Amino acid sequence: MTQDLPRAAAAVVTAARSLGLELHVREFPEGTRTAADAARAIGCQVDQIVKSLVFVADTDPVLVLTSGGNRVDVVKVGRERSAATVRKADAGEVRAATGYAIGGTPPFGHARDLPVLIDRHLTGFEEVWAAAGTPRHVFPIAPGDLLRATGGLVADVTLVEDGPPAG
Ligand code: 5CA
Repeated sequence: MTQDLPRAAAAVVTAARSLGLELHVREFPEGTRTAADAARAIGCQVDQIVKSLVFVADTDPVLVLTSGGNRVDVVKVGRERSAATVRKADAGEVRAATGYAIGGTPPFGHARDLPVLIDRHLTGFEEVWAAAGTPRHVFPIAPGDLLRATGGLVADVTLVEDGPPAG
């Protein structure tokens, strides 16, 4: 029921509906601001949390949907976007590009039409969870629906963490 939701979350539900998706938003009063917070509240794996991170590629914002346990490799984002420089957007840039604050940024329904890159790791789950506009609202979504709703490109955009030296 969108009328029970704060305006920011209701706007995400409305945006989803216009994309043919009915969201089931859940509120966690203890907060879902970070991927770890969200996984703890929901009771899912941290890698099932969709981090909706804004980067600036040369001068253009790009949204990178990243699995909760992964970190974005800006060099790989630069390759995908044919950009020489990529940096993380600041709080004001996130708000300008998406219409939402950090911690509640949803994966679609943004103020501007953003290119979207999707961490391939997210596609291996039956269900993932993303922010619904506020730091305490989230919704589950099948990765296929996330791809369709965002029009995003599945890519390798994450850092490969250093493992033990090879034999
Ligand atoms: N609600 C959760 C997941 S459902 C969420 O929004 N997680 S998030 O990862 O997409 O958003 C938090 C991220 O925002 C942090 O991982 C961090 O990368 C970024 N962030 C936090 N503070 C700042 C800041 N001051 N400037 C730029 N990025 C920031």
